[in-house]
Amino acid sequence: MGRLTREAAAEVSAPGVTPARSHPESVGHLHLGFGAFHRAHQGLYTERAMALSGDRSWGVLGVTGRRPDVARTMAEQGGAYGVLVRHPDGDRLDLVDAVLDVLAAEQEDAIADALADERTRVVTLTITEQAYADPATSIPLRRLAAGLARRHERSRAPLSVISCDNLSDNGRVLRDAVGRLLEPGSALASWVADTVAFPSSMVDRIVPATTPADVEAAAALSGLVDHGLVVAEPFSQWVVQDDLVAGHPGWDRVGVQLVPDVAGWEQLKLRVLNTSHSLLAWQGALAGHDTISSAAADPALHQQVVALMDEVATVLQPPPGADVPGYRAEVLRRFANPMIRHTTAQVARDGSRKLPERVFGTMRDQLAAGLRPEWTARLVGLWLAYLARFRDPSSDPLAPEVLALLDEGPDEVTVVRRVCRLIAPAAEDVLQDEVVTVMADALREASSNARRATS
Ligand code: CS2
Repeated sequence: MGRLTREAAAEVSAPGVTPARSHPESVGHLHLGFGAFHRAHQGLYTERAMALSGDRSWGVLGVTGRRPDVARTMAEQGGAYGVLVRHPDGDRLDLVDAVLDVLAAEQEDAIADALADERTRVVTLTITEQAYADPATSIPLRRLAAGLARRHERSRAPLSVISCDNLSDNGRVLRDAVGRLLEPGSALASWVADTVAFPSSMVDRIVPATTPADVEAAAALSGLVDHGLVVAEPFSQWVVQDDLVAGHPGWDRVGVQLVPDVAGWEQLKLRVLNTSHSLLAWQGALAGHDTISSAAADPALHQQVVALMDEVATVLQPPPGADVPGYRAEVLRRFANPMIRHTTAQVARDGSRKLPERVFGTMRDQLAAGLRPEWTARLVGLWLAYLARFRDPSSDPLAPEVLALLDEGPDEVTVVRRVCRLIAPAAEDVLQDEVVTVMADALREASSNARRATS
C-alpha cells in the first residue's frame, strides 16, 4: 500500500473520503504547537478556506517543540495528512494539504524569519495551559517574541496572534505573557501593543490520541498509509474575536464564527464541557473506566455530570442567544460517542493547570451569589484522589509536589488547602472553610471508594 503524499491526497477518489483541495503556494498562517489538535482543527479550517476561495497564499507553517518525529513524518508526506472523523455510524476521512512545512523548535532562525515575513498574517498557538504560566521558560512564547522582534526590524507589518488554548480571556493572557518577554517602554513593546492583535478564541473538538488501528481504518478508506493521521469527533467549533488586523484565509466561510466578544463562548465551553470532561476522567478512571464514552455510559457518573452541569448553569453567563440546554445535551452525546476512544488517562492529565480554569471561576461566582459550591468543589478532591491512586508523576507538571503534600498530611482539609494555594494562588478568596470541607470530603470518599474497588 502506498504512502499518503500531497499529490495522492488531492487525487484520492473513494467513498467517505474528501480529497485535499487547498494546494497552497506560500505561507500565510504560522502555527506554534503543531500537534494533533491543530491538525484536526485550525489546519483543517485553513485547508477548507483555501479550497473554497482559491487563494493559495495561506499555507500553514507548523512549529513543533515536543515532537521532532512529527516534523520528519510530515516532511516524508510533503505536509499532507488526514483527519479520520468518527461518526457513530461510520468513519469519514478529510484529507489536508494546507501544510507547507513543519519546523522543529530548535530552528530558531527559520522560525523568526517566517514570523518576520509580511506574507505571514496570522499566527495560531496551541501550547497548552501550562506554557502561559511562566513565559520566560516557555520555548514557544520565546520564539514568538523573537519573531515579533525580527518583524519589527524588518517590515512592521500588522499581524494577528490567536491563542487556541483552553484559557478564559486567552487573547489578553497571551498579550500579557508576550509583553513580559519584551523590554518595557521599548520601541518593540509599543509596536506590539499598537500593531499586533491578540484576538481571543474558543476552540472545541475532541481529538483522542491516534492509534495503529486508526491508521489502518484510514488506510481502508483511502488505500494509503498516513503516519500523520489524526482522529476527531464530527463536532468542531471555533469562535474567534473579530479583530483579525491582517486578514484571514476566509475562515468565516467555512464555519468559523467571528464575533465581537468570545467571553460567553469561552465560559460555556470551559465550564460546561471541560469541567464535566474532567469529572468523567477522574471519577471514570477511579471507577475502572478506560474511556470517556464508557465513563459517560455509567449511570452513576452520568448523574454526577448532570448534577455538575446543573450547578454550573446557575451562575453561567453564556453568549447572547445560546441554547444552554441544547448545548448540554450535545456535550453529553459527544462524550457518549462510542467510536471515539478518548482515554480517561489522557483527559485526566494536567489537572493542576486545568482546574483553575475549569472550576475556580464558577466557585467564585457561586459564593458571590450566596450559593454553596458542591460538585465544582468536589472536583478538586476527585483530582487529588486520582493522583493519589495512580501516583503517575508524568500525569501532571506538579505531580511530585502535590503527591508530597498528600503524603505529608496531616489531614485532608490541610492537604486540600495547601494544594489549592499551590495551583491557584489567586483563588484564596474561594477557599472558605465550607468549600475546603467539601473538597476534603470528596478526596476522602473517593479515596476510600477506590481502595475498596481495588481490594
Ligand atoms: C479535555 C479537552 O483534555 C482535556 O482536558 O477536556 O482537551 C477537550 O477534549 C477539548 O477541549 C475539546 O475541545
